[in-house]
Amino acid sequence: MNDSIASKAADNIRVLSAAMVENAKSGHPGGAMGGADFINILYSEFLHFDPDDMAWPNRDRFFLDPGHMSPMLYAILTLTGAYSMEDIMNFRQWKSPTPGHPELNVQRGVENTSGPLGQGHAMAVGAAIAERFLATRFGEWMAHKTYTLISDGGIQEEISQGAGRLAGFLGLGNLIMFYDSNDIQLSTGTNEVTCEDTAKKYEAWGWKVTTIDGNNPEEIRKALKEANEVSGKPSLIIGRTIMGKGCITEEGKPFEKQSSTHGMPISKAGASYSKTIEKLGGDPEDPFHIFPEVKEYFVNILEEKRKFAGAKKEEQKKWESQNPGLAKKRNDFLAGHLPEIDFREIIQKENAPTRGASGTVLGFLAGRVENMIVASADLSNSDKTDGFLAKTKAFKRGDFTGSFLQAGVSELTMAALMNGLAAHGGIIPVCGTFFVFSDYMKPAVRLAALMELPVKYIWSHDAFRVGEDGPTHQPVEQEAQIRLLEKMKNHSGKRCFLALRPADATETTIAWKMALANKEAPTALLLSRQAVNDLPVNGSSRFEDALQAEKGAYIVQKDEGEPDVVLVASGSEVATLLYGAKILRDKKGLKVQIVSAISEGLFREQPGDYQKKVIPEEVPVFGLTAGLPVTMQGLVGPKGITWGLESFGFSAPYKVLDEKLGFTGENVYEQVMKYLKAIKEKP
Ligand SMILES: Cc1ncc(C[n+]2csc(CCOP(=O)(O)OP(=O)(O)O)c2C)c(N)n1
Ligand SMILES: [Mg+2]
Repeated sequence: MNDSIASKAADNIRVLSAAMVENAKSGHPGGAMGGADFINILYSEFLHFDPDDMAWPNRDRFFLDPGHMSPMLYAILTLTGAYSMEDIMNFRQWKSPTPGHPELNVQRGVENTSGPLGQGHAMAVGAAIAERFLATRFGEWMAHKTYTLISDGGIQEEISQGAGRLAGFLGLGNLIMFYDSNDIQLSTGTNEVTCEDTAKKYEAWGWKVTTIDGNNPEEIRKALKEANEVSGKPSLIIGRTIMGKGCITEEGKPFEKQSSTHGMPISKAGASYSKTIEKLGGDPEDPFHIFPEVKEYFVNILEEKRKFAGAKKEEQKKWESQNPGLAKKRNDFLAGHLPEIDFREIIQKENAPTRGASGTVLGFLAGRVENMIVASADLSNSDKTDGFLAKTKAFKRGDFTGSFLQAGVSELTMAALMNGLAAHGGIIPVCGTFFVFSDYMKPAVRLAALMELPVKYIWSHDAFRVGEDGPTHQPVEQEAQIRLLEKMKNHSGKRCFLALRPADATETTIAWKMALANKEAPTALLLSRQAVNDLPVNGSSRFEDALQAEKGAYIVQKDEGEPDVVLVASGSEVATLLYGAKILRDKKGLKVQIVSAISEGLFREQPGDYQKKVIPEEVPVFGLTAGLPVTMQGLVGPKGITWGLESFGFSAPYKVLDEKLGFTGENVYEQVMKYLKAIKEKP
């Protein structure tokens, strides 16, 4: 192999990276210039993809962890033709395809949104699991590798503990990680914050580790070749790289290994931009070019990629003709098609906790929705994902015949893995834990919403009615936090999140129907620990009534004529409102309308007429929520009032807490009477 051309291509990447940042007057050149040699060898000699069909499902994946190294990614993707010079000249500009940190865009070769350090490589672990899951079902002909690049920041992030542990535990031989180890991070040298032996750490987790000169093409090639031959273990290549490789000063002295090149144009950092570009073989006046010999080199490389992909596609055709049933199933998985599911067939136990009802649905879906992978962060018997587990088995080292991931106690890792499963394609990822620990998952939930990935979260133990476990385990502000995402739009202009808090077992069935139908955004199910009474039947069946939850909110019970008061809640508080309404009727003869609002975000998208019918503007509205009152404020409106919880919870049996905190029918009665009286007395 001619390494002068490999080094030339890497220099070209360095020139383009430095120029992109210089041109944008902002960005991160140093890391990109150091990682250029690896990314060039990876893309030119190892990564299988089809330049004419970037979304080819059997392509190798590359997940970038340090999104700030985006210039490196955009530069290599320019050499491979996915970006034009104009694209990279618009680096970091309004609506350009080259945002500061990469944003998921498979057609352009960007497999993941990155920037929050640590999440990118955890997504790669998810993608590697997805690949094993699919290859187990459809055959090794569709096997591919998942590569990822991590930097000092990602190695230090806590999530790397979970990702490293699980990849090692599961023996993901299809996963190859390059660690761009340049001894420098944003504010300091790495030696000012860590003395760990990273190689030993990963070895202890069951990885195969090699340490190389990360700027030496031959060593990179050899390490990648060996990693490709490893089976049963993920590989870590620790590449000792040089931050800002190639940078020189006005006087021509080396200006490498400088943390100042981490996050500003090299000219600002202390290097000479023009001297550096010149030395690297570029034209400082006109740097946005592919060197002629590099262009030629990549013409051949891309031809090879096309040939490889073409041969693989032929193999696929043969397999498809020999296995038409499996081929259809595989296509359905990849297209996100769901099988026909009649949710009416699901028999719920009477007055079940909604987490239990969710477990029943999961048991029904297991074996029917064959590409669902369900995970739990060591709470499967509490969050009731065990309803699914009972019908399948957990992944083990080298055995992906089951559909369940025991993630261990690592909520953020689990959530990021789910993003990787979804980003890979072909999988419906679902994961569960206690709602209070959604706080640990939030960074990955946010990225799922940004990337428009249809991950499903099962968050049980949704309120203070967790009881004796006390305030550490009782979510209060979590619903308000998560519903904030319901108010936000993604870049497709749609609501970026769906949060569903079903009021009884049948509504939980409908919530699952909605979650599966929501293919363009993540969905959360907020589920009760305690039993909740089934809501009354108004129409032909509770199922038919509960279907109205698909509008976000609906009338559960309504007295004849104009209501005196409308009562609104979600989840288990709806049943409490029913008690309160009975007292209001019995004692005062009031006409009451009770509304179950499973999702405010969805409700606000309904036609105005419908919204006004469910929550009329001129009628007093009383809201009840076990969360912060703000959760209900949008629904009850400016004139309405809400009874919520304005403090942390307390350790006590939940029925005692209901009494003490005012979540009883009696207190609903009292608060509503007080409210109506205050309205009447208003001048
Ligand atoms: C979760 C998270 N925390 C903090 C940051 C801000 N940040 C960006 S890069 C970086 C550290 C950079 O060090 P390294 O990963 O070694 O990259 P290099 O400087 O070598 O390019 C930090 C703290 C971030 N992007 N994500
Ligand atoms: Mg670094």
